[in-house]
Amino acid sequence: MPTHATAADELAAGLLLDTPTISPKFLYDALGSTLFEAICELPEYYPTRTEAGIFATHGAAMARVAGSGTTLIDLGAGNCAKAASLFPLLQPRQYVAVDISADFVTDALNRLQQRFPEIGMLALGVDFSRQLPLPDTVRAAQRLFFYPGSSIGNFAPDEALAFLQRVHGACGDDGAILIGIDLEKDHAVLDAAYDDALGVTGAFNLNILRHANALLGADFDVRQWRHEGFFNPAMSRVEMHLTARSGHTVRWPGGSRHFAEGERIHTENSYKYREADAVDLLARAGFTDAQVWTDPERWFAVIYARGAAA
Ligand code: AVI
Repeated sequence: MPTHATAADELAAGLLLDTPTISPKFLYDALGSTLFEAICELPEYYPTRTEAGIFATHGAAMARVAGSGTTLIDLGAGNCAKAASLFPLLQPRQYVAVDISADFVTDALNRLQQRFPEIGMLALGVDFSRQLPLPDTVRAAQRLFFYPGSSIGNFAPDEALAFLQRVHGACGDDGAILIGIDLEKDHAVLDAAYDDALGVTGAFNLNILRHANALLGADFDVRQWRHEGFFNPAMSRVEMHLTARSGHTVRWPGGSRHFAEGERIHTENSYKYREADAVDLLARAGFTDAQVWTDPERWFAVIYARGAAA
């Protein structure tokens, strides 16, 4: 897809593929972001609380290896809460909150600046999944890229590698990464995490159709679709799909597609790594000296790795 393509072009092209697809980035309109926050509260969705537990237990050790006075660059900062909870331990000199929505981040940052006046703060509105342009106002020294939440899992492995290579390229001589990566585990745990009893993940997934209606002018009837979320062991990933409950045609300005009963739209992959493979991925991107912290069940890993050998 050319970079100048609009969201509508991208959505229409995806819907016309042999395997109809909607990019997971369209999960996150205002309602989708709120539903994702609700997912993080679900008992079945273990990643958020498991990662928080690892930071609570090992945050001091992470701060020791990272050193104080870093330039903390938070990729996908959102409400900045995860990074802010580590400020007392990490004691960064500058905090750079990067997110697609600069407005959202700016509000959060203004509140944070009052609590931590000694930390220089900067908000950047950038789709960092495609490129990582950092202005001169971002300190070059001691850059620590913070990428929690296992968002890396939403990239295909080759995209994840390319993304990490870009981050590595921006590290400089003394930079590093602190990344959260979800690990492979009991398949029933994974299935439940992405198909919860309350149906919150289902609402999150179905909401992508409302978002597509708004952006593309399509006429998806959400009631005609059913959520599916399950672990695919052959691909080591959780897949989310929307399945047509009955045959019908969806129309949008300039196009249409007939969906047979049971036909699916693929909306998201969430790759799960083995610990050694996660470390290997970082090494292939150029990072060295990886240090891994996990929870007692080894469900999730937080990894610190340097841009250049110490
Ligand atoms: C944002 N991302 C890491 C979540 C995940 O687990 O892949 C998105 C999500 N999809 C369904 N539930 C949560």
